[in-house]
Formats: sequence, C-alpha cells, structure tokens
Amino acid sequence: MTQAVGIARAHTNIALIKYWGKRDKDLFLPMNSSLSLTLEAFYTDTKVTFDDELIKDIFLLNGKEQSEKEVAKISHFLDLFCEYIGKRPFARVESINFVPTAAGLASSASAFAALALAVADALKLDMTRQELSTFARRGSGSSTRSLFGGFVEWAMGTSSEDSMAHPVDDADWDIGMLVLVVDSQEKKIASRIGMEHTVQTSPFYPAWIETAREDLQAMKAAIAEKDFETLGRITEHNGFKMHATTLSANPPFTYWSADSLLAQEAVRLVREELQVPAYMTMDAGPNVKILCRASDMGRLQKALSIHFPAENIISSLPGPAAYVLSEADWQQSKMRLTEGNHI
Ligand code: 2P0
Repeated sequence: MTQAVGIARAHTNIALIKYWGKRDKDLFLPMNSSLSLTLEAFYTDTKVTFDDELIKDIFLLNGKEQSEKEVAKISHFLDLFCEYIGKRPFARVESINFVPTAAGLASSASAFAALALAVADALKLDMTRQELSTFARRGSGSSTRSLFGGFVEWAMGTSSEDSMAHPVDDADWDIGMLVLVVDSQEKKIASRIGMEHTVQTSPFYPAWIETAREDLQAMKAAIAEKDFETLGRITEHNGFKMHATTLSANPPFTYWSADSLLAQEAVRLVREELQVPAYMTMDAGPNVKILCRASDMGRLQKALSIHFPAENIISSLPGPAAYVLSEADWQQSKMRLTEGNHI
C-alpha cells in the first residue's frame, strides 16, 4: 500500500474590495481584482490521504461522509493537481470547518485553500505559494486569497497562470473585525449564481468594474500609509456598490435580510455614539462584518450587545497565511470536533 498524506490549515478571508463576477467560468478568472483581510478566528483544517488501495475519492466534512455531489467537486479539484503530476491516485479528504458553513463567511475560501496546501504537502509539489493560489482559485475564487495572511490582493491577471494572490501587508497595525451573525442558515442564492446573473443583467455592472479598479488603487495607497479611516471608507463604499449591482440585476435580488438592515442601523448608531471609526461590509449572505481598530473591538462589542445577543457578535484579529499541520495538530482538531467545539 502506498500512501501520501498532507494536512493543512487555512483561515478564511473577508474581501474589502469584492470579487464579483467571472470573465471565465471554467478557469475562475475574475472580472476585477480584489483585496481581503485574512481572519484569525475562522479556519478549516484538512487532511488528504492519497491511497493506491482506494477505488474512489471519499470526502468527510466535520466527520460526516458527504454526498456524491460534494465528492464530485473535490474530485474535480484533485484532477487539476493530478494533471500537473501526471497520475491520479484516489484520495480520502477529511475537513473540519471552524467556520459557520455557508453563512456568508466564505467557508469555501478556507476550504479550498486548506485542501490546495494539503495536496501540495502530500504530493511534495515544488511550487510557490502564488502558483499554488492559481490552483486554489479553481476550487473557489476567494480561496486564492486565503493562502496568505493579513491584507491580500488577488490580481485578476491576464490568464490562468497569472490570476493569483499575493500578500500586501501583514495588517499588524491595530486592525480587527467584528462579525454580526444575524442568520447562520445556508444562503439562498449561491454567490456563483448571483454573480453570473448580475454580470449578465445589471446595467450598473460596468460602473462596478470601473470603480472597483479605482477603489483598489486607493486602498493599496491607504494600506501603504496605514491610513485606517481611508481604508475603512473605501471598504464600506465598495461593499455597498457590490450589493447595488444585485439590486439592479433583472430580476433584482438581495443577500440582505430584514435583520441585516437592523444590524447596519445599529452599526451607524454605535459608531456615532462612541465616536470610533468602524466600517461595514457584507458578502453573499445576510451577516454584517465591521472593520475596526483592534483596540476598539471591546467597546464596540459592548455597545452592539444592546442591539444583538452578545454570542452573535464574534471578534477576530487578522489571521496568518495557510500552513501545514502535524498529525498531532490534526488529532487535536478532531478532538475539538468530537467535543463539539467547532462552530
Ligand atoms: C469575495 N464573494 O470577494 C466575494 C464578495 C462573495 C461576495 O468570493 O464561484 O465562493 O467559488 O469563485 O469565491 C464568494 O464567492 O465564488 C466571494 P466562486 P466564491 O469574497
């Protein structure tokens, strides 16, 4: 029996300049470059075991064997690597999500980044992180950014070979993020479907592309100068512009729920009351994320808990790049799963 094992952890990321739209669906080439903050609090641990004795791929998420449809997504992803090395052993893939799955907290980002790094580790692939990000991208676009820590840019590139992520800044300068979980149910419109419909039907879409490019340049300048308020203002404006494209799609749709609007209003009230810089952003789900100074997180959390149950306000510092785990680390993660400590 020949086995090749790799284990990795990748943290999720929240886009401050959103990725919204593909110019190539098969290659996951985006319509615009994006920029994110990797979060320490949410991550996925994945172990991949390539085993000559397996007769098909197996995928377990949080200890439960997944449906054929889910396995097919993983198999397709593994095929990409195996094309690269020229052979295709079957694999057992085990993932533990320390991220609320499909609640708009981008669990696919940490999932495919962890899987990509675990595969690279198992197969001893000789490739740079940036090159690996082009593989992760084809599992889920946003996962390309989760291979790196801090502020990360996914440059749209000109082809599959250069549409890759790279680190911009380690975000080690009093940065934090609060997540207001207003609804942890699975999203109704997958982002993949939502973005395609928007590209095809929103008359505002060309303006999105145009201004996302300008926002990215301005944001990179703000990060270079550690200008938090400019960074935050661009974040909030860019996110709302993305959601304006869904409202202007035909037929229109939105990821917001009534509670999302209440959460937005609470953020406006609280930042006014405390006079602290705090900026909202939302993804393909109803939850509201707040970019703030790490040193203000406690005060903001306390003030927001008047409006929301405290357990629904999760705080996070910037997170690290994805990294390889040992078998002992993996056993610890499994222990936390059985103890019910995963989210
Ligand atoms: C982002 N989102 O930049 C944007 C903002 C959601 C809103 O990336 O089709 O799951 O797998 O490439 O990465 C969510 O989309 O989409 C996403 P696919 P993905 O974070």
